Amino acid sequence: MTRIAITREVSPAIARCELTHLERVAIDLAAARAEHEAYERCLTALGCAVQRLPSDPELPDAVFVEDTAVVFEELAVITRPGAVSRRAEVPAVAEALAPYRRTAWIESPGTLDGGDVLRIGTRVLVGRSARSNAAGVAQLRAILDGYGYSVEEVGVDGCLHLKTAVTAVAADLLLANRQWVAAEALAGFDVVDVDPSEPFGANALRVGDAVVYSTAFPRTRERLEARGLRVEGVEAGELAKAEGGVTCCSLIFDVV
Ligand code: CIR
Repeated sequence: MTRIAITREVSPAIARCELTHLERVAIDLAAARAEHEAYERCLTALGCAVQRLPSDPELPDAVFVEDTAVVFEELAVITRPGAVSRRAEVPAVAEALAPYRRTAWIESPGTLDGGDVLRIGTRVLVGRSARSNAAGVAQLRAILDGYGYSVEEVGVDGCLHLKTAVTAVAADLLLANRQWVAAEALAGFDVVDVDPSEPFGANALRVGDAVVYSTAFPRTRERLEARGLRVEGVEAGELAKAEGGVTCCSLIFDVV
């Protein structure tokens, strides 16, 4: 088995990224690239074969590959991002996935950002955010019909994507900021709450038994470690200024 991680180099136009909940502040391209390269090295150390796509000066947000596809064992769903400026990111990612998975596409009028899709076993929670609309969720449900998944719509309020508010840190354990996600979504799950001083701390990337996690959230990290999780810290502060977290920067899947 090979574990692939698709990434994309930080665009020289990252300063023109989409922003929804954050004020625009200067992003240091060299620092962002250095952080991103360290993130890729972390993924490599965790056993991933990193396939990095080239950046594009016309695609400021292309580093956030998570939003352009959702990869399941059976197929890859190629999204139609909610931000118009991001739609041209999709073809290169679809092309990169084509050797590994059959592809199915979200089409107009549907919109879906991969950052809104949280898979926990056979449950697929989809955030109804400013980026993912009802048609996008319905199309995802239709695409997955027959594969044994349940697709559940989840209310998201106050943050960009569902996975800004909640991620899975183990098979049966979530990390969440309950301020931003509807309570029903978490019902029945064991949940680690972010430290109240670290509202953006709910975005963690599970790779095998490890959790890749921003060093910006030490208090929440302690909570994760107290639950016995192995946490690999990465610097992620520059891309956080572009409203991206650790899940956003890769698409990870297994190839047998
Ligand atoms: C955007 O607003 O689309 C980007 N600046 C950030 C996307 C982050 N992606 C993610 O959370 N999955």
